[in-house]
Amino acid sequence: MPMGTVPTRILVTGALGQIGTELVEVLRDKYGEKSVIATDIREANGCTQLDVMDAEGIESLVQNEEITDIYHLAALLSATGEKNPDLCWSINVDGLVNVISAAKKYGCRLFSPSSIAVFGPDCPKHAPQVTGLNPSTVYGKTKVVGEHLAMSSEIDMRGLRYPGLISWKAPAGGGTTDYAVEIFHAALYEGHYNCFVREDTRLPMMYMDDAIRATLELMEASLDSLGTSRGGYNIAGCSFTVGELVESIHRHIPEFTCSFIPDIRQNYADSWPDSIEDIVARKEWGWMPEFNLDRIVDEMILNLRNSQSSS
Ligand code: NAD
Ligand code: AKB
Repeated sequence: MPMGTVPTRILVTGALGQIGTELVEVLRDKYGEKSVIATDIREANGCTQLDVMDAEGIESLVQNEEITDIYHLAALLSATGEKNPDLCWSINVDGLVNVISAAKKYGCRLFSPSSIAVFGPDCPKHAPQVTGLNPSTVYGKTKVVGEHLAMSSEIDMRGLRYPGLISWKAPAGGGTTDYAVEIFHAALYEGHYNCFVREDTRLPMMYMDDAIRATLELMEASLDSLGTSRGGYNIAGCSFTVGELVESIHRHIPEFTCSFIPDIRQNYADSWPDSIEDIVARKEWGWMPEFNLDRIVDEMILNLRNSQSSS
């Protein structure tokens, strides 16, 4: 490390969730085990208990651990959030305000994810970076507020509009796009899946490896290269219907069957775009996805099979 450089010390909130489980591993590989303080409201080994509603608790942890960078992942996702809209607002907005306040006081950089849920039914089906943000879900509204705070809070705060994320190390955490994770477990262990959205539902999706890489690349970019989309860059992975996902799974498990029994989550899915236009992220910090649908399916099935046979 060059003389005079402050060592990177990282705080991760919501670290036990779908993204945190993988991001903490990668950050610890990069910056060292002891430089990454994983926290969550839930208890687990290797994780400090921290509720993001506890403003004083956040501040003292940031101060005592000499934190330089915060990855703020604690939130309620769309399906859980729409069932508890007041709680969703408190955790996603008030919790974020608490984290921003600590970041401002101690000069930390902050990563706080946005979502494709910022878009509403009036958005073009191929969502541009800049368009009206009129989400119909409370969850989406909290993400729009988060993007505004990123640009108005006078700290180095950055965000990505993650698509639905597909991964195998931790379960999906109560979102609308959870079907694209659950379907793999059902295909491998039950042979059948009752899908809660229609077969023709098309949404933007991304493999977790791409999402983690995007997060690190955005945080490594120089602040000068980032423009007015800094609070929530569109990033595209791939886009497919559930029918196309089932077809791709059939390449590995031909006997797998899927039924379609739409519930309220269909409404949230229908209010979101089909695909994402990510030219600004490509231009400003070099974003490029690597995983298409078939590659995601190959990796998910291989990794889930391997993890089951080694357990
Ligand atoms: P998740 O639900 O899997 O994990 C969230 C974690 O936050 C959980 O471990 C939970 O225990 C914790 N948490 C909840 N309330 C808390 C509180 N009050 N204090 C501290 N911790 C608390 O979510 P995720 O998928 O890992 O998502 C992380 C972030 O990324 C969220 O902001 C989410 O909106 C965003 N995002 C995720 C996706 C996706 O598909 N996973 C897509 C778009 C955006
Ligand atoms: C959800 O479905 O709520 C999340 C998201 C797209 O923000 N996966």
